[in-house]
Parts: sequence; C-alpha cells; structure tokens
Amino acid sequence: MTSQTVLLIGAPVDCGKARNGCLMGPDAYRTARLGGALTDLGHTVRDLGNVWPDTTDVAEDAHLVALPETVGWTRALSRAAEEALRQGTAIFMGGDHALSLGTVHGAAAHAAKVGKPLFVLWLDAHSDFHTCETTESGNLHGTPLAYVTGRSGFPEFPEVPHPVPEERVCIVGLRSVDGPERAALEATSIRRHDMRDIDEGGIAAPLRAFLEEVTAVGGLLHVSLDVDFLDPAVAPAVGTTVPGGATVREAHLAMEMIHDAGCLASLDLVELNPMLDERGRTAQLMVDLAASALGRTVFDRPTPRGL
Ligand code: 5AB
Ligand code: MN
Ligand code: MN
Ligand code: MN
Repeated sequence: MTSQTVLLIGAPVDCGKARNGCLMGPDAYRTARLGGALTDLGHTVRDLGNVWPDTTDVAEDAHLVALPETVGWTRALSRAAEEALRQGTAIFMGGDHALSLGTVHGAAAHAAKVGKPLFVLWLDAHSDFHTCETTESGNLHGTPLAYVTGRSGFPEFPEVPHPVPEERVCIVGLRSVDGPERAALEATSIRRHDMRDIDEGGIAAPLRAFLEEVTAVGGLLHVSLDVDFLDPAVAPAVGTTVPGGATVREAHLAMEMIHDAGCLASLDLVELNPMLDERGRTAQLMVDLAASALGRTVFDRPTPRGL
C-alpha cells in the first residue's frame, strides 16, 4: 500500500440544524484514535487542529437557522480545504453536514487549479439538495449538495466558480428525500442509488461503475460520509436517524473500493453527535470506516475487546 500524507482538519460546525452536539465530533474522532489508526497503516498523519468560522456582516434570516455563522464557516472551510488538498489527502472531522458547503467548494477550487475533474460521492440517507428557498426546516445541513453543484438560491453564500457537474455526482444510501428535493433531483443527471437499489443489487456494482469513471479521466474524488448513511442500529449517534440504512459491511466495502480505486482526495466525516452515542461505538465505526478508505483491509480488522 502506498503511504500518503493525511491531513486531519477539525470542523466543529454545529449550526446546520437545531439540535446541538456535533461540536464535539472532532474530539470524539481524536479520542477514538483516528490519527493513530492511519499512522498504523503507514501514513504520515498531521492533525491541523480545528478551523473556526469567519465573522461576517450577513444578517440573520427569519427562516434559515444560523445563516451568518454558516456563511462564515463556508468561507473559512473553503480556504482550509483548498490548502489541505494541496498537501495531501484531507479528512474533515465534523461537525454537521453544513461543513460540506465549504469543504467541497474548496476541493473544487483545488481541482480547478491542478487541472483535474472533481467527482463527489455522497453517502447519506438524505440528498441534501435543498436551496435556501426550498428548505422547509431552515436547517442548512440539508443544502450542501445543491450549493456545490451550482443551484441558484444561495444569495448570501460565496459564489461557486467551479460547480461540480451533475454527471460527476453520485448519491448512495437514499431513503428520505423531501418533495422539492426530489423534483429538483429528477431534473438533473445526478446518479442516485437508494436503499432499495442496494437491497436488490448490492452496493458494489453502482459504486464500481462510478469509481471507474473517476479513474478513467484521472479525477479527484471527494467523499462525503454522513453518519445517517448507516443503519441507526449500528450508528445511533446522529440526530436525523432513518431506519433501513447501510450495514457495517456495506459501508466498509464502499470504503475498501474507494481505497482500491486510488483516487480519494478528501473525505468528510459528518453528523456525528457524541451526545447521542453509546459508549463511543458510532465514533469508533466512523474511524474504522476512514481507516478502510485509507487502506485497512478486511483481514486487518481487530477483534473488539472490552465492550
Ligand atoms: B443531513 C431534511 N431534508 O431539510 C431537512 O443529515 C433533513 O445532512 C436534512 O443529510 C438532513 O431538514 C440533512 C428533512
Ligand atoms: Mn447529510
Ligand atoms: Mn443525512
Ligand atoms: Mn443529519
């Protein structure tokens, strides 16, 4: 396995929805030894510490939750992501999914600079395809995929000079999509594999097809892994659980295939709420999944002790 430089960036974004707790995500990943797990694989790991949001003069919005703060995070995380991707493989330790407004924005800027196409794999129960105008909850963690693909309806956010083209986006794990998101998605060529597709045909075939497209053109892959992609029975530490999610092995297989494709540029670990966890098991599972994405194989898995 080729040894890589891996940058860990804490993004304690906790304003993308009303329920608090994702603020503690980065330290839960540190406590669960994310850095150590990757060092054990032979990688050079640098924890760059936590990013904090820019201050902005954006006004509060009556409907949108924490709009000024979220814009501030987007600016700061876009810069942090662009800088980290220049140095190696970047892992963003969230924080809620609003952090991807910034990380994908920055990854796209990096990809444009190095002249490679950026692809995005969205592993989530939800499509996160609302705009500021369509969101019913006002929770901006439900919007990042719309923003980074260049949908209009984000007037207060930074311009998106490098929108990710629809044909380079793949969503896997869907089982809760709001009406306006569904209508908007159906008008795009964004690939989406819902849980029924996975039940019927498995996760490997659609993922393999997507990864082959990335590698065929020498693309960079950004993976956004929402805890609620997983079934709540194995990953309870998330505010937006939806029954019927991916199994432990489906998720690991996805990560193992991503590693083998050799195109991973950046990874978001989002929506972990340690307040809702059971003895750290969700944090540990997310760490193990990140290790699979960075080269841990099924044979390397330790037998859990002391649970
Ligand atoms: B997550 C919902 N569509 O807009 C909304 O967890 C849920 O980052 C969004 O995927 C879930 O509030 C956002 C109902
Ligand atoms: Mn999400
Ligand atoms: Mn979700
Ligand atoms: Mn959520």
